[in-house]
Amino acid sequence: MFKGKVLLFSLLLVFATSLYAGEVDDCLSDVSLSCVGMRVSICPAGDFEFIRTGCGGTDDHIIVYARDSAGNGVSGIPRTDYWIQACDPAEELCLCTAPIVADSITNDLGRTTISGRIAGGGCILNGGAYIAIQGQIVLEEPCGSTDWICLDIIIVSPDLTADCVVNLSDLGVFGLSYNKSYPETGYNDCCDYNDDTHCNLSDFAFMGEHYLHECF
Ligand SMILES: [Ca+2]
Ligand SMILES: [Ca+2]
Repeated sequence: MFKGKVLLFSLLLVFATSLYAGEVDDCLSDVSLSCVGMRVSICPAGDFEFIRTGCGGTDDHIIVYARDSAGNGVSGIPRTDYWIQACDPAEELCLCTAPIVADSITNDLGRTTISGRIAGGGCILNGGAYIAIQGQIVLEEPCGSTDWICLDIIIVSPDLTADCVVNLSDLGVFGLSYNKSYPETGYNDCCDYNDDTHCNLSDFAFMGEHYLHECF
């Protein structure tokens, strides 16, 4: 009798672990932004703008809730188990290894924030960005939907060609937009690194600061 109960309990445990196993559910998990109007300048060397100043504040961030298929928080997810990428393939970023790092491991609610820098290049102006947790791209509700949650975030980089290095090819692209302002013909919003809708000497200074930077 006692043995039978132990066996049943073990079976239940195996069942429960195989069902949940702390595995991230793409739909019940959630990602959002702490603020509106986020615009972040990034460099393959991971040494450009912090997400925490992305909306003009000092504590702006991406909020992550990692949940399993039962809706419980998945705790202890390592800080490097995240990925960010453009929702629109035409705006695909070039990303280094561990391009975003969470501020902490997830807590008991599966919650963490991301407020650091992004290591990569490219430009997202219109389509927004998705977040993946342990390889699972977080989806819109209701479950069964295959739509990614696309965070309303603009990403720009001196790596304009999105090949993870800032070099002469990028200067070539930058030159086409130089001394132009929104909404002038030829103005490229991807070349504006200080968020003033002008592509001028201030932005060129950033090109210089990050010249020849690449992924570590
Ligand atoms: Ca480049
Ligand atoms: Ca500018």
